[in-house]
Amino acid sequence: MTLPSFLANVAGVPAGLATLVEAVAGACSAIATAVERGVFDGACGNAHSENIHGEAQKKLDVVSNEIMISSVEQVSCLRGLASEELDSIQVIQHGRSADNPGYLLLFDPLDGSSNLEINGIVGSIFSVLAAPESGAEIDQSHFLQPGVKQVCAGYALYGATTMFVLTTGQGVDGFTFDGKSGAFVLTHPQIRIPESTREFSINMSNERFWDEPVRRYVRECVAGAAGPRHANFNMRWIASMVAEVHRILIRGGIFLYPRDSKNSQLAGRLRLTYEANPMSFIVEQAGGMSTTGGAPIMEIQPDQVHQRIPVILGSKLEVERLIQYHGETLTH
Ligand code: AFP
Repeated sequence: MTLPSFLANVAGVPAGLATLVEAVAGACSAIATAVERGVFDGACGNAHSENIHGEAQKKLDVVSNEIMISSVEQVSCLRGLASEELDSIQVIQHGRSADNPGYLLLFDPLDGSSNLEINGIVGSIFSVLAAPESGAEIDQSHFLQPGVKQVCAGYALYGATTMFVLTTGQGVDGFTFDGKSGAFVLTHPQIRIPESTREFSINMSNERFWDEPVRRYVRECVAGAAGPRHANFNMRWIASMVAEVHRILIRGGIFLYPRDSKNSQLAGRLRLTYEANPMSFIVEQAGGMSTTGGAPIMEIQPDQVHQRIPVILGSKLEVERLIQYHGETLTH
C-alpha cells in the first residue's frame, strides 16, 4: 500500500491534510536525493551563514529548507509555516475553504546535519497544527499551540533506506521509499515501542553538567548488573534525533537530551515546536512516553516558536523511572 492510498483508505484523514502530508513526503524524497547528490552538486560544507539559534548552517540545511517550502507552499489548505532555518514564521496566502480552516506546518528540514560530512544518518521532522477557525490573519501566536493539539506529525530518515514515519493520531506507520516505483510503500504498520529497554541514548560528554536525577539514572545504567538496576545496559549516540527515535521505535530504548548547566540560560538543546513535539506525538502514539522530567512535553505551552526544551522520551517504564527520580528531587 502506498502513502496516498493509506491516507485515503486507512487513516481516513481529510483530503486537505492528505494533500499536505503527500507534499511533505514528496519534499522528503527530494531532500533524500539532494543529500545523496550533495557531493556532486557542490552542496556539501557550510553555507557560511547562521540560523536564528546562532548555529552554522550547512548548505544542505538551506537547500532542504528551500525544497520543503517550495513543495508545500502551493497546497491550498496550508495557511502558514515555521522552520528551524527561518527566523520568523511565513504566512501562506491562500483562501481558506468555508468548511476547513486549514493547517500550519512546522519543520526541521534537515536534522542531524553535523553528520553530513561523515555520511551519517540525517532526517527531516514535521508537525501539523490546525489553523485558527476564525480565519484570522495568521501570526506567530497561532503556532504557539501545545503538542497535544497536533493533528499530524512525522519524520523522514535518510539512511540505508529512506523512510517516512507518520502519525495522524491513530498509531504510527512507517513507509519505505521504493526507488523502482518512486513511491513510499507501507512496510512498518502500527509500530509499537517495547515498554522496557536496556539501551539508553545520551551525549555522555555533558555528564558533569546534568541535574542529579539524570546523573543518577545514567550512573545506575552504567553500574550494570552489580548496580541497583541488576542489569547490564547498552548505550547508543548517533547525534541525530531522527535516528535515535527511529531505533527506539524499532527496538525500544530511551533518549535523553536534558537541560544542562553548561548552557544554563538555555532550557535544553532541542526545540519544542518542530523537534520535541512531533517526536513526542510519534513516541506516545507508539506506546512510549515523553517528558521534560517535570511535565509531559506535549502539555507545555510554547511561548515562542524556537524555544528549547529538555527531552526524555522512549520506552514507558524507563521514562516513568526518570519522572520518579525528578519527583524525588523535588520532594527532598
Ligand atoms: P544538528 O542538526 O546541528 O546536527 O543537531 C542535531 C541535534 O539537534 C539532534 O538531532 C541530536 O540528537 C543532537 O542535536 C546532537 O547533539 P550533540 O551535538 O550534542 O551530540
